Amino acid sequence: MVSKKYIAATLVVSLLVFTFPAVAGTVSGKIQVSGTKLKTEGAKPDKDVIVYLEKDGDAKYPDPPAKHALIDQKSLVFIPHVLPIQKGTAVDFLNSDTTEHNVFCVDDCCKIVEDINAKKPKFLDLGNFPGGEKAAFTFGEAGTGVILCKLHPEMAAYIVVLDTPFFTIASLDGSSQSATYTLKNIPAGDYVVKVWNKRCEAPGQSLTVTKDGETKADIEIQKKVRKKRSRR
Ligand SMILES: [Cu+2]
Repeated sequence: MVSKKYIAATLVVSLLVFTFPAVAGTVSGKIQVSGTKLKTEGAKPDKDVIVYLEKDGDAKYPDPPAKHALIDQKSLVFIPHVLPIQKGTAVDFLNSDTTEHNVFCVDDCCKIVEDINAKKPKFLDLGNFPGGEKAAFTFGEAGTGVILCKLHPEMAAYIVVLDTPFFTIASLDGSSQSATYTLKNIPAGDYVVKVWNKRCEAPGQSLTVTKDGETKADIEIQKKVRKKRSRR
């Protein structure tokens, strides 16, 4: 006969397993630049590589974080230069200088959320604002947005809006032209690992994340192939 204690213990274990499933793994690897050299110094370097996992199929992602991301404007530089966010995340734009700044963007991912399906949508434009002030903008469409300042044409930042919350940003070392990355707490499942860089690209790689497992994926990035624009 099965004891009551055994049944109780089994119930507790089952409850724990279903309530707190240990179903998250890690994906890591090396990123290597191949056939070109990227600039890793200065205010507008090419060193940032975003590594992200997209789910195979149309499974749902968790909701975007309620916490705002931040882009600072300091000494006439947008900091950080490259910011990955999940679609639906709000970004605070802060002016830490004593001079006025402006923030605008004309790329698709910078459409005002209410206007996304409008024929003539409005885009992110925070106008001019003085030092010490900040303004928020929510990014409702995936894509890359070049953030600019009308008052300082030399200023630029890149917002990379992703559908997925599973991303990280790695910083290339100038001399080795390589970096390592780690994505933690990834729910078990099938994914495609992709990268974003200003000047380089790589084909997506399919991989499987297992419960508590470590999946390795090394990535070689090469200069982007420019698509020919059709003349109309
Ligand atoms: Cu400015």
